[in-house]
Amino acid sequence: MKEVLTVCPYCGVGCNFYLQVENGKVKGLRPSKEHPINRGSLCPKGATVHQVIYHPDRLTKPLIKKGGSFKEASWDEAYSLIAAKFAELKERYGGKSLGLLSSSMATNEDNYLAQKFARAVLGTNTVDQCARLCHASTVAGLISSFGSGAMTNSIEELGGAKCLFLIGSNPAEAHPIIANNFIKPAVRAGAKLIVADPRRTELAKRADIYLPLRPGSDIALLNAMMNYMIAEGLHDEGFIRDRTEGFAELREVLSRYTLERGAEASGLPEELIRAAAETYAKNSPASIVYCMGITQHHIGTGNVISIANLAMLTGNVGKEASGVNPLRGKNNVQGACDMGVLPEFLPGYRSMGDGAARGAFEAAWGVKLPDYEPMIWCTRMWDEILAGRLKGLYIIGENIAITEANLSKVERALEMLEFLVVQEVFPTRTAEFADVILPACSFAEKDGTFTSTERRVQKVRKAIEPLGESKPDWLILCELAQRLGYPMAYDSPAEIMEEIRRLVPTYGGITYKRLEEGFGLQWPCPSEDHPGTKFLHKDRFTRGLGRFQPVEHRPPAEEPDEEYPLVLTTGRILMQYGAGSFTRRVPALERANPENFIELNSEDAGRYHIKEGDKVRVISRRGEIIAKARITEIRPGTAFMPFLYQESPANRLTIDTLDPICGIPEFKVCAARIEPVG
Ligand SMILES: Nc1nc2c(c(=O)[nH]1)N[C@H]1C(S)=C(S)[C@@H](COP(=O)(O)OP(=O)(O)OC[C@H]3O[C@@H](n4cnc5c(=O)[nH]c(N)nc54)[C@H](O)[C@@H]3O)O[C@H]1N2
Ligand SMILES: Nc1nc2c(c(=O)[nH]1)N[C@H]1C(S)=C(S)[C@@H](COP(=O)(O)OP(=O)(O)OC[C@H]3O[C@@H](n4cnc5c(=O)[nH]c(N)nc54)[C@H](O)[C@@H]3O)O[C@H]1N2
Ligand code: SF4
Ligand SMILES: [Mo]
Repeated sequence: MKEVLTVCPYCGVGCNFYLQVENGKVKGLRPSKEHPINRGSLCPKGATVHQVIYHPDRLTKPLIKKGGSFKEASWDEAYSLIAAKFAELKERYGGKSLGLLSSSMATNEDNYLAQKFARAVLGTNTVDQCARLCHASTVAGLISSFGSGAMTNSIEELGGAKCLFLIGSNPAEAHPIIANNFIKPAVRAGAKLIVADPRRTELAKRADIYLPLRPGSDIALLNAMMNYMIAEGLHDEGFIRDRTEGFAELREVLSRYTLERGAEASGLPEELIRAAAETYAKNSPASIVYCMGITQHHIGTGNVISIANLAMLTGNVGKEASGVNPLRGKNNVQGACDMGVLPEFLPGYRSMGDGAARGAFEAAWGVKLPDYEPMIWCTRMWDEILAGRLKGLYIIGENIAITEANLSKVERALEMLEFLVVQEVFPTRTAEFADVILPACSFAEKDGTFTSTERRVQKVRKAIEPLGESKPDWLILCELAQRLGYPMAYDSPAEIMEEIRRLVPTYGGITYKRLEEGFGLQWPCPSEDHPGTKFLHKDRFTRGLGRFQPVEHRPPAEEPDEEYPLVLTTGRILMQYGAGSFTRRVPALERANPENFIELNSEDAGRYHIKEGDKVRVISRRGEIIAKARITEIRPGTAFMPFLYQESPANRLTIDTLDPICGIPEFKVCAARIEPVG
C-alpha cells in the first residue's frame, strides 16, 4: 500500500490527509498528524471524501446533447463541436458574446489556465467564479481599506487571541476544524468570545456575549460600538495617528450612531452593544472572524469596510493574533481569486484597467487583451443572456442552477443560451442545460495546488489515474485552446506554476520543489529564499496607510411586510457541502441530512400552528418550495434554510438584488411567508 499526501477538496481550512492506495485504487484515507492546522483530525466531510471517488455516477465520457438527450461521444467529436461553436459565435458576435465560469474546487493551475483561456483564446473578459457569490465584498472592501483582500492573520493565531469576535460566521459547521482546533480551545483557555448571528449557533451558545441581531443590521451595530469606544476613550490613538488616514470623516459619521440608534436598528438591547464594545476594545489582541453573514448583502462591501474600521480603531491589525479574518469558503477560492478568475483583476490582483499590467500580460501571452468594460459579473450574466448579448457559456465545476439567487431567472437564461459547455466531475442540475458535458477528473486524479483561507499554498497530489476517459481541467483547456488556434501547451501543472510564479509576485518564491518540504507556503512569498508570511500589514499596510471609510446603515433590499412577514436567511449545514454533488453521494452524510428544512422560532411556529417535523410551504415574491419545520432558538421573525437541496432549492425564493460595488447577491435576507402543508 502506498500513501499519498494531499489536500481536502471541500472547505478553505485546507486540512491534509493521506489517500491510501492499493493496486492503483484508493482504499481509504488517514488524516495527517503533523499538519499544523488539522493535527490528526478531519471533519465528517473530509473523513469520508474518498467514498465519492468511485461513485457510479462519475462522468467518464464526453456527452453531446442530440434530440434532447445526451449521447456518449469521443473527445475528438466533443472538441470539434465546441471549437466550431465558439469560433462561430466569436466571429458573428465578438468575444464579448462568450463567458466562462471556473471552479474554485479546481487547482490554481486549472484556474490560471481558465482565465487565460477566456481572455487569450475566447477573447472575453466575462470570466468569474463562486467568489462573486461569497467573498466578492471582502475583496472589494479589504482592498480599499488595507490594500489586500485576504485573511490578515493565520488560523493558528486565533488560538492566541484574547478576544474572538465572530460576526456572520458559523465555523462549527462551515469551518469545523478551525472551530475545534483553535476557537474552542482559545475560549476554554479564557479568551472572550462575542458572537453576532441571528441564529443561536453552537459557538453562540458558548459565547460570553451573544448578539442575536436583526439580519442586515451589522453596520448599525458596528458603528454604535465604535462610537461608544471613541466616547469612552477605548480607541488606539497612536495607531490611528501613525498607521491610518480618514479618521476625522469616520468620526463625524459615527457620532450619529448612538447606542440607542444601534439598538433600534439591530433589535439588540443597548446594554449588549456596550458590553460587546468594551469586551472587544479591552481584550487585546482581538481577532475578528467573519463570513457570509457579513458579505452576502446588498451592502456587503460596506459591512466589510465597517469591520476593517473597527479593527483599525483599536489597533487590532498588523500584529500577532489580531486582525480581520474572512474565512474563505471553498478549498481553493482564495487561489481562484489570486489567479485572476475575476473580471476586475488579472492574476495577482493587477487591475484589468491598468495599462502597465495589461501590457505585461499581453507580452507574456502574445495576445491583445479584451476590454475591461463592460464588467459582466457572473451575477449579471443572466440579464446579459436574456438581453441577447451573451450567447455562449463555458462552466467549469459550478452548479449555478442551484446556487445563484432567484433561480427562475437563471433557468430562463440557461434555456436561452445558444451554446453551453459544462465541465464536471458529476452530472448536476446545471449540466442538464448543457449542449456538451466534458468529464473532469477529481482532485485524487491530478497534481496541482490549492490555496487555503490563510493564504497557504499546498500541494495536491495525484494518487490514481483519471477514471474512465476523464481528464484534468488544465489538460482539457490546453487541448481545446489548440483546436481554437492558440498554442497553450504545458507538459504538467509544474510548468503552469512556473508561469504563475513569473507573473504573480506574491507567488514568486513558491516552487513545487519547496512545496514538497513541509505543509505549503503562505503568500506573500516573493522569492525562493523567502519563508512565506504569517500575518499581513505588520509595519505598513499593503496600500501604505490603512484607510478609514465611513459607512451608513441601510436596510435590506426587501423588508418584511404584512404579506411576507418573515425575514428568510440561508446558509449551510455541517454534513453537506455546496449543492451536494459530492456529499449527497456519501451515504453517512446523506443519511444525516437527507432533506430540506426551515428553522423557525417557537413563537413564529406557534402562530402558524406548525410543529417540529411538519411540512411547510415557504413562499417569497419569486417562488415557493416545501421543507420540514425545525423549531430552534433563531431570532423571532427570522427563518433559516440551507440552499443545497435540488428538490427544494432555497434559491427559488432568494432575491437577486446585488451589491452595486461588487455584484454579490443578498442571499442573507429576503421576505417570505409560510403555510402549513395540509
Ligand atoms: N459544511 C459545509 N461547510 C462549508 C460549506 C458548505 O457548503 N458546507 N461551504 C463553504 C463555503 S463556499 C463558504 S462561503 C463558507 C461559509 O461559511 P459561513 O458564512 O460561516 O456559513 P453560512 O451558513 O452561509 O452563514 C454564516 C452565518 O451567518 C448568519 N447570518 C445570516 N444573516 C446574517 C446577518 O445579517 N448578520 C450576521 N452577523 N449574521 C448573519 C447565519 O445565521 C449563519 O449562521 O462555508 C464553507 N464551508
Ligand atoms: N441561498 C444561498 N445561495 C448560495 C449561498 C448562500 O449562502 N445562500 N452561498 C453561495 C456561495 S458562498 C457559494 S461558494 C456558492 C457555491 O456554488 P457552486 O460553486 O455552484 O456550488 P458547488 O455545489 O460547490 O459546485 C461545485 C461543483 O464543482 C464540481 N467539481 C469539484 N471538483 C472539480 C474539479 O476539479 N473540476 C471540475 N470541473 N469540477 C469540479 C463539483 O462536482 C460541484 O458540482 O453558492 C452560493 N449560493
Ligand atoms: S474542515 Fe474543511 S478542509 Fe478540513 S476536513 Fe472538513 S471540509 Fe475538509
Ligand atoms: Mo462560498
